[in-house]
Amino acid sequence: DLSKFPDNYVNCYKYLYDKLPNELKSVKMAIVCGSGLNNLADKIKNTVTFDYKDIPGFAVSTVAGHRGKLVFGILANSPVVCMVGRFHFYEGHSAQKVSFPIRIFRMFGAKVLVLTNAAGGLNPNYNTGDLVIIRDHVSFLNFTGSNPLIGQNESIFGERFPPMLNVYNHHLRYLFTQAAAQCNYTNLKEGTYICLSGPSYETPAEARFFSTIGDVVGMSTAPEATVGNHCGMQVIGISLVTNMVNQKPTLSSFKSPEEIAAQNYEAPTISHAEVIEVGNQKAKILEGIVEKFTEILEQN
Ligand code: CYT
Repeated sequence: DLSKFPDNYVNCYKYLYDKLPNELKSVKMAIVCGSGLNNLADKIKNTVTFDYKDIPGFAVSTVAGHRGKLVFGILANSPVVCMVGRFHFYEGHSAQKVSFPIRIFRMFGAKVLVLTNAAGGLNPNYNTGDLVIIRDHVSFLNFTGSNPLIGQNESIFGERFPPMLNVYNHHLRYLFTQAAAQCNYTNLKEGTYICLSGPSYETPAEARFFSTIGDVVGMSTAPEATVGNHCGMQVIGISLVTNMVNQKPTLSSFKSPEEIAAQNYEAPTISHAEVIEVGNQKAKILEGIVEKFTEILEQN
């Protein structure tokens, strides 16, 4: 009964619903593609595609490496919806705006939410290119006044004070490990995701702090996971480690340029181009595992 939903959600839902063929008017799963991981959408068949700029209530994603398209279609015999390009808090969108699409996907019937992202590795056992199943998160957005659920509670979606004890569904994580094994992927890790607002990357001191509370760090995913959990979705999050985060202390003032030069000190760098590059290289693997995961889910 659409009359129970707030107008902005109804407008968006109807806009999409009216343009979809019957077999896509309800979906099983929603997928969000992270930086450099847009090719995930390429395995989807019989697609109907919308530009974000045309969808009522959607923001427009502005980051290089994030196309702005919503793709409905069939993946491994399942009707799915996929965000090719997501919204980030650092673009200036509120946490509510960033996670708006998640509730739309729930209205379309999606029970499973697959969130992917490009993240920095903190855990010394990780390597660039590893896939990490998110077991839990620490969201700096959620405890600095940018929890996406702040504001009047929309009780049609969920309760005022939602528990966050099982955000990243254990059974889905288990099925994902099976999917990865069937794809012969052997570098699968599991860890805690630290969410920052960005857009600046971490300082070394921040990175050392984060490494005491988590395994990967990034600028997304937690808002969508929070909202997905609130409206009763089963969430799975996967990070692709695009770079290992520098945790070495910053140079001391007590050393002269000559002493520094004698150490062969090389200033660490990180670039968005590097993040996208690794994403593009590894997208194929993640693509295959997500497709296999969808197939396994269908049988379970
Ligand atoms: N890398 C990344 N921090 C990083 O170092 N992809 C996100 C955040």
